Amino acid sequence: MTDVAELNTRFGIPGALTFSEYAGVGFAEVTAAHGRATIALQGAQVIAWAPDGEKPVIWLSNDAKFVPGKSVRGGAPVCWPWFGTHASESGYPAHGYARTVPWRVTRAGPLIDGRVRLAFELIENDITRRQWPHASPVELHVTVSNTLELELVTRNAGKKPLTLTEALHTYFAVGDVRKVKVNGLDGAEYLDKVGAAQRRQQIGPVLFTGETDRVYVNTEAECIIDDAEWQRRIHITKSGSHSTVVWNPWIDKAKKMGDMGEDGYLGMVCVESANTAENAVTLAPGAEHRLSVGYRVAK
Ligand code: TA6
Repeated sequence: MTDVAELNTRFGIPGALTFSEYAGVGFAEVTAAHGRATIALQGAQVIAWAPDGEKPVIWLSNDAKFVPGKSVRGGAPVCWPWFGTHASESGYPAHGYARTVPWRVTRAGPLIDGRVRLAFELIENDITRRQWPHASPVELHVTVSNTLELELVTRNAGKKPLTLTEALHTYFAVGDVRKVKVNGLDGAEYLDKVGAAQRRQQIGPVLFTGETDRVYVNTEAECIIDDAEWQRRIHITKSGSHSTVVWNPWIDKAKKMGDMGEDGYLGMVCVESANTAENAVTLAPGAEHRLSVGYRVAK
């Protein structure tokens, strides 16, 4: 159970940062200079962010449910310490356990330029230790203003090299995905996961005319979501990430998922900054890895 009273005492900033609880899940409400965000303490998952005066940039399903231990449809889920299905254990959670366990707030406060930064640390338990028997503390740093910065920091505190895959699996809100172009991946090789998995090369912008599930590899490129309907562009810059995943479930898969909301697939696109497939990360003992992203909106 989250002790929001203690969090507000320790980290609360009147008018800028308050903690609340709903159905057993704690939330941080951030009001920074030029932007606002909401972060669920379960998974340290940003579930809302918008620059002042802007429509929401992070998409959250109208049917999203906040149930302790269950993943939430939308926001910026942290996929860690594996992306996708576990390599050998089919019973382990897809996309790792990070998004379904509590994280503790370790630091929070305003920066001199009016941004508000919070640091979260994953709280391990018997299940996580069984699924991932490695000493690898992980933090997420969230910095809110009219931009959103996320940094996922993994440290190998063990004595052996450690290999992991990861993603910031961010859902972006768009006016109509059928009119969206994702630029920045032209020429990149990708694993097409729709139908029989196969490798292809991207030509031009990514367009959406059906279920789209692509893992672009060996790319550090900035991506731009060109949203014609809402006449805005979302810029996604990254460092420490060599894979980019682009996903929209489209009609049939969205219906099967059951938590996308009525026609929810039309209003979202995932552009995920990741390290997966041949871009898995190997950390030497004592080494640290940072996957960082920055989101901003331009007209
Ligand atoms: O990142 C794309 C993807 O791997 C898709 O294959 C789909 O499974 C999506 O993630 C959502 O996964 P989730 O476990 O959140 O339902």
